[in-house]
Amino acid sequence: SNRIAVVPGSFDPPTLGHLDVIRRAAALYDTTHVVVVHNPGKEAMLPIAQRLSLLEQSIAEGEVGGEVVVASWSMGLLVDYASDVGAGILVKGIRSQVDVAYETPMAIVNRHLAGIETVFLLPDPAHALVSSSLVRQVAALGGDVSPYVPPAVARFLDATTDPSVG
Ligand code: COD
Repeated sequence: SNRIAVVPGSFDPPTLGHLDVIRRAAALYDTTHVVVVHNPGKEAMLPIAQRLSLLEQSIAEGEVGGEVVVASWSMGLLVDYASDVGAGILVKGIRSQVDVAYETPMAIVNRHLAGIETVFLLPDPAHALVSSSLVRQVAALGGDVSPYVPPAVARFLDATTDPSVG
């Protein structure tokens, strides 16, 4: 069914850009699965369980409408998760030409592998320059991350990052 969508990401940590994409996907589809995918190409800041918890809090506090399921996936192809839950659509956010270049081959492979379409959403200009890597850098240097992340993530990072350590 095309009424079920998957919004995948590393979400390390979740940002306001992610929450915007999740909110808009949830408005487009009946059921939206937000899936934390382990990306072996990136060194992680937060354990998967922590990212799941922060996503759940951010979605609840952000009053995202519709049916939203938060899950993680590390058992292989993302399209296998999508097929398992009956999703026909992957939703990705496109911030720049870099995202287009990264996402295009994956979208083609995912359609060939499983007949799953990828829908690209353009960012809200207010959050277009926000990325998890930017937030990780600001947090590591003791800066204020609250303009870039949902309140639950800001509270968590404020409580756990100490600029005098590391
Ligand atoms: N505004 C709008 N969108 C945004 C913003 C923003 N400010 N910030 C991030 N996004 C989008 C990203 O473009 C992306 O679509 C999504 O939000 C998640 O972003 P990240 O940075 O958390 O996640 P990535 O890019 O590290 O995650 C990439 C995936 C793990 C989703 C990707 O690698 C993937 O689909 N993997 C599938 C693995 C697989 O099955 N491979 C085989 C087939 S190719």
